[in-house]
Amino acid sequence: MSLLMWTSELKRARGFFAAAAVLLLPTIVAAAEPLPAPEGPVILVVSGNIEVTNTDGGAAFDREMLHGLGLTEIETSTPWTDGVQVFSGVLARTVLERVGADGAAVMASALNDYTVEVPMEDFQNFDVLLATTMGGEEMKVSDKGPIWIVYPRDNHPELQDRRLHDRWVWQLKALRVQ
Ligand SMILES: Nc1nc2c(c(=O)[nH]1)N[C@H]1C(S)=C(S)[C@@H](COP(=O)(O)O)O[C@H]1N2
Ligand SMILES: [Mo]
Repeated sequence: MSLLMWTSELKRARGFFAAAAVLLLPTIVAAAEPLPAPEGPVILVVSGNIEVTNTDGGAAFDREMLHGLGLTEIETSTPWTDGVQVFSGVLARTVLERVGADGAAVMASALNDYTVEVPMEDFQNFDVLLATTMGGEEMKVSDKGPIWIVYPRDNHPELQDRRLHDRWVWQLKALRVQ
């Protein structure tokens, strides 16, 4: 191997290591704290391509753990409720960040095993809520609870689209990152 070739190999290798370091950086930053075990009834399990788990099945959350990530309110009308409602819950993005999720989409499934694919961009582009209360009241299973995926529909005309209705999963029980 000539010296010239060797130098260009070396440069390429250095470029590779620099790129690898940049790629690894978000992983290191995202290496979140361990998640404590849930103490109350589990209302959400996040699984799939995540870094932080607290059970064999993934990251299990009871209501308190979920709320502990920070509550956000959104006011919006929905095609399934009357007038403008105040919802509160945790941003989907916050939950996914907490477990170190890495993927292009999330399979969201409900208690009745209804399952739909939600693109990760939805959570990045919009303040999508994993809502647990509506009008200040905890949502019961009979009332789209314990968790309803609520989009800030009134704030974004592009969300006022029937083609997105299948992503408003109610009685949500699990998110699988893929
Ligand atoms: N838990 C649960 N959420 C769900 C569904 C479901 O079957 N179960 N259907 C979805 C689909 S495909 C659509 S279009 C809307 C259906 O709302 P509708 O029953 O009022 O038409 O809710 C979405 N959320
Ligand atoms: Mo649908």
